[in-house]
Amino acid sequence: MAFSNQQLGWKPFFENQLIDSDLDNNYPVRISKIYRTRVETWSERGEQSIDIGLFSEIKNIAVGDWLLMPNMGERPLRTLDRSSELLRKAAGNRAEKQLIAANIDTLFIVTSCNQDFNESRIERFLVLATEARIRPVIVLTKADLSDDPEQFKSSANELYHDVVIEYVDARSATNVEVLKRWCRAGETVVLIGSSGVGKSTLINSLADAGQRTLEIRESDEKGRHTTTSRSLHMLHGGGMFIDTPGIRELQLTESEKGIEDTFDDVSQYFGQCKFRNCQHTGEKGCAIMVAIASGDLEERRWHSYLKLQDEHQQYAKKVSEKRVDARSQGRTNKSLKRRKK
Ligand SMILES: Nc1nc2c(ncn2[C@@H]2O[C@H](COP(=O)(O)OP(=O)(O)OP(=O)(O)O)[C@@H](O)[C@H]2O)c(=O)[nH]1
Ligand SMILES: [Mg+2]
Ligand SMILES: [Zn+2]
Repeated sequence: MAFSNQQLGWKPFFENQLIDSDLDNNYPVRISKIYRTRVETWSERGEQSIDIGLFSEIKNIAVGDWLLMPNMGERPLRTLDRSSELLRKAAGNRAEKQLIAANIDTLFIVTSCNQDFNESRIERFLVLATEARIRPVIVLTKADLSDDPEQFKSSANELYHDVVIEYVDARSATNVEVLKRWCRAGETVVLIGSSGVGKSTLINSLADAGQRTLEIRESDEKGRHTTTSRSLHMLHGGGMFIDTPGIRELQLTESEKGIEDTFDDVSQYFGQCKFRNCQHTGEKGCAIMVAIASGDLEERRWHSYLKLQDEHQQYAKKVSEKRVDARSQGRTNKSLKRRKK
């Protein structure tokens, strides 16, 4: 099926990256799925499967990316700069980023009205979204299985000053209608959340996508990691969704702005402590401790803030160490060359 560029989210931001010869000789395609050496794409010319085995940017592409293809020829020329990118820290001890998806407008943070609901995990996703300047929406699924979905909604409402929360039965096409206002034509939504919360079910209800879904385990309400790769789906007459595999734990990369944004209720107290160098660990006149004692600030929230700050700083430290390493490595190479001469 062919889609117009507008339907696929083409914007002046991308158009402006093209030069005259691009307009004559090349055309843009959007990545809908990535395999080891191939990508599936959508464009005005329809669906294509493109060999990226020899593409120099093969390690730096994500679902949602725009590639430029030559009119004559089968290999992509280059990736267009992204309007937004969702990044997580790669597994392991290295300071490496992993791209989740590119050119995103909205992040659906999906969690269920059951044991999966976890405020600290949602806060992590909120930081991820706000850091990337992507609008977050919290989608509470399995409302039909809960006696009191409203209670989950009000807990979620405490987590960010500017977040929209909807609860739904993800299996019901009429129920999920409320989510369509976040996915108008040309807009791209990523769904993220634990395994089994109903991400693929939501996409099936919204886009009739035929994504495989599986029942969760009864014992602990955990999913079975049914979806194993990311993929883009088109809504009839509307926006696009990226389904992602369930993630157990999301590690953040640099997130200073995202944390600042998500925790503005915490940061408002900074600078209000009696001592300017207050460490907020029990000093006299500490505004944070006063706020916690009076119930104005939830203690869990403060600890969550500290944990994410720490994670951000650990990552930033590793990045700067890597830079120093690379620099001194450069120096060693130079002095080796000099000695050889
Ligand atoms: N009752 C009820 N069941 C739901 C709802 N949403 C999802 N389910 C069921 O929950 C199970 C898991 O749903 P999936 O859509 O596979 O979950 P997922 O988030 O895609 O999971 P992964 O692909 O493993 O990450 C399926 O059996 C769904 O039918 C809901 O709102 N209400
Ligand atoms: Mg799934
Ligand atoms: Zn203090």
